[in-house]
Amino acid sequence: MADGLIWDERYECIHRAELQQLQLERLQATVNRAARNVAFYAKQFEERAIYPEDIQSLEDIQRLPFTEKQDLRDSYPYGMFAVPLREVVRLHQSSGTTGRPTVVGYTANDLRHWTDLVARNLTAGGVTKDDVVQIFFGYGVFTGGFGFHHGAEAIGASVIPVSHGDTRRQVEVMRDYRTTVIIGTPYYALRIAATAEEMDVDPHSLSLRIGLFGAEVWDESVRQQIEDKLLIKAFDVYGLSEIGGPGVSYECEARAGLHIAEDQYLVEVIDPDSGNVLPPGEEGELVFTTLNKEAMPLLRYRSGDISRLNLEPCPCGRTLARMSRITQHTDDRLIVRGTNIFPDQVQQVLAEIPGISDQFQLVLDRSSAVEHLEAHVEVAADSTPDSMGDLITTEQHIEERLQDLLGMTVAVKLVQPGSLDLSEGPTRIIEAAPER
Ligand code: DLL
Repeated sequence: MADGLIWDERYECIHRAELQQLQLERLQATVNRAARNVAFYAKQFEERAIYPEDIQSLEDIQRLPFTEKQDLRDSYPYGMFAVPLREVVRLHQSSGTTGRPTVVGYTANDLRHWTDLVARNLTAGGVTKDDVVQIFFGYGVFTGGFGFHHGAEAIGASVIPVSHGDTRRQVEVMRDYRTTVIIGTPYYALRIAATAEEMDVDPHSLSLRIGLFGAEVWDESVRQQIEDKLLIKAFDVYGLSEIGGPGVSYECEARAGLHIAEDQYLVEVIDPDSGNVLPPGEEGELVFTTLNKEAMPLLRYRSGDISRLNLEPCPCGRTLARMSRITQHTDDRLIVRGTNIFPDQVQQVLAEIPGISDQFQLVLDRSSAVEHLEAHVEVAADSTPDSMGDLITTEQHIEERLQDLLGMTVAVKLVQPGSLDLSEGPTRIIEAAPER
């Protein structure tokens, strides 16, 4: 029997047969709306002779082509909308690294559903109306701040919209307002923990109990560090702006995979190379179809995120499928002078070198004939380099290690702790010049 509360048992504990019926009805309605109201889909369907009536079962979705991030960029800003702009009450934007951003619109109903999904997410982590919730995701076009804000208000918690930045202030707020729940990116939580230590704020003197973290890749060792340093229980939360921001999937008290809001999103796992759908349990790219979105329905949207699905019953009582934590993206790869580079490889090198943190950004400049790649790496908050010479030696050391591993030159620049902007998660790769 489950210990924790469930926000919406009707959907979170739904029978699979009933869920599939609901998904089919919603899928048919979504395909109809998309074909009728979104020029992009109307054209695609016409070219491929696809008719909404072709969708008679959930498997029939495989007849539809994928939607790619580039399709959204090409439709910038409003080309994917299925409703007139006057029905759109909110606009958000994805944290792209290059080119045009992707814009997402929400009707009032879309916002209501989104709020509800985030309320489910918070409840699954054990957050209640008695909590004081400090949100340090950025408030703005990024979906993290506002998404969690409305969800936390909906469950009746006291919400502090601190937003990102001013780390000392975050610690003061945490202490003075007796914050019980923190929500933001996992690596920023670690930075807050380090700052609390510098400020001699003992975590035992704080009231923290829960943290929800996401928007970037993190793993069990980062979870452990956050939990040990801040004395909280940490939960993984996942989402992507194109599909709906946070609330797409979330860990429950079992913390063994993230429950997907399958009543709102149909998820498939595909082989990223062939595009073939894979059976549950196999690792591949997550592909999402919105089932209830009015402003911007998306069909078979390729997330670029690698995961696998688990349909086994969960001890928490929720029946919604669980996805494994994201460890990799298909589009994380940076191709520089013909060489594939994965940020994970850089992370591995940095982990072996004393005196630096694991906060880094890769900055690629394609403006000249020879592409130039720089790694900006934050010095560890507790490191005290003796001299400029020490810094240069460390930079050279990292450069050598990267050269060995990647077979190419990467210029390394050490920067002050806390100076990189990692507020929106997946910003490991920055393109210094427009896309070619
Ligand atoms: O990051 C939405 C979000 C806000 C999720 C707050 C969670 C919490 P985007 O800026 O569009 O939206 O970035 C989406 O971030 O495709 C993943 O690659 C990555 N991502 C999001 N959550 C996780 C996570 C928001 N828990 C992209 N683990 C997604 C790993 C994540 N990667």
